[in-house]
Amino acid sequence: MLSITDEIIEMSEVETWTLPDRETSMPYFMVHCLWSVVNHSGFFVFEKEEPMTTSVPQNTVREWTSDEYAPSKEDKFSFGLWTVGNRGRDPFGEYVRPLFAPVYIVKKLSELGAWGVNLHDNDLVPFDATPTQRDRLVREFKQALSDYGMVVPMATTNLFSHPVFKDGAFTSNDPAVRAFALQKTMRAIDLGAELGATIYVLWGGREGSETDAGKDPVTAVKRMREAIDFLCHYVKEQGYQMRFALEPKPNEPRSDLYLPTIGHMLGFIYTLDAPEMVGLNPEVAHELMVGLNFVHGVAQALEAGKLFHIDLNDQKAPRYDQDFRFGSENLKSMFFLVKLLEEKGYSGPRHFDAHAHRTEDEQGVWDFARGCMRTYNMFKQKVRRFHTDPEIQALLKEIHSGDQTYGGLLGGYTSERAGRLKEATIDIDTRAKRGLHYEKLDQLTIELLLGAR
Ligand code: GLT
Ligand code: MN
Ligand code: MN
Repeated sequence: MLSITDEIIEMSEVETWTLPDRETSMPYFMVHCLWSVVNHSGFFVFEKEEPMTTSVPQNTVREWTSDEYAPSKEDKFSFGLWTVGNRGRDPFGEYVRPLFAPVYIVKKLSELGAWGVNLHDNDLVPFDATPTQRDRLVREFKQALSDYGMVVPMATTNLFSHPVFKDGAFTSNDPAVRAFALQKTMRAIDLGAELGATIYVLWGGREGSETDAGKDPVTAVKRMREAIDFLCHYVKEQGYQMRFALEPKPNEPRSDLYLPTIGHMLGFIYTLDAPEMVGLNPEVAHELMVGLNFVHGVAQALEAGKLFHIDLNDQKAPRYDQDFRFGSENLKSMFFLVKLLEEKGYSGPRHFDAHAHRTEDEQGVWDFARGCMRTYNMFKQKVRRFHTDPEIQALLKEIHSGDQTYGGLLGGYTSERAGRLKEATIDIDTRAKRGLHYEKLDQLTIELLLGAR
């Protein structure tokens, strides 16, 4: 008898005629239906065989979860359905991996120690699903969440796959497209609320241009504001406990995207009707694509109380968005990132917006997911070591000391302080000659990271 596993793989292999993303593909929907029929109906004669069962031997699974870096629910690790569900298609090549049903992803992530799973509307409910189909898919997904003890901390909308969004959604010149984008997002917000999400990500996938000839960039910002204000009012009126996290990206899939970096987004947030409801979802790769220091950007968002969510991954310098396994490229910066998040008490999800290399099969996907989480925990352990290393701490104490003579004249303006400061004779020569020992501290950090101390 043909197994369901075969069926799904076979169907996904004929997807070449579909739109370029899995979310809008008809066979994807058929797989969903087939999946649910087989799992939940008594009428079919198929054996109730679980699709995509892992080939990982049980003892290996145990090995993964038996040491101090093994992820647990308390770590608040989450993955998008689209991350481990990424099938490896790129502009030059077709899918290399089979389709995983959402409930299967929930099960696998839970087994690996993840806490949450995030989704775009169309990761779960296909673009053209009927209300009945939608309700069934959502019901089955909720059942899986409860069966495997998983939560949905964040939800978002796919405003980039369908051709209607080829010139953007909220910033499109066409009012009908802007109206459809708002309608789709309100429905997706309802879905997110139903699944318990309290963070709603807005990534302007195609909010940009190839040329500034046809789209006014000032109007684009105004349209973004109008849309986000509209959605904030909608969320308030529904009484949802939900905040928005805006995700900047400099380019890709458009030549240039509006509001391209953490800094641009932060400035924009304070022009909104309800800035308290809106924060950021910065992504490692997106800032590295333009050569920025991600840790500094995140620090600024944190300091402003605007780090609502974070997309962890990695990236090799400025180039296309690589979404590599967390910590697989920039060891030192990712250590400082984890240090920042842990020291400053970031309490939100540690979300991995990354995917396995195209070279991988299913096993490689789970290796990838496990790797993201373990690397975060290894960095966390290194942060603890940094805090307890006597040499590092002594050096830090010295570095942070400085000449306290004029400390009393700092810390905010008073006219008295201004007057005294203007008169003071500050010994700048001694200060200028002082070595700061950052070389030594940096080397000690490297030694710690490389396991030499
Ligand atoms: C897409 C994008 C990500 C966004 C996701 C949310 S979708 O994978 O590359 O950076 O976080 O829409
Ligand atoms: Mn990315
Ligand atoms: Mn992202």
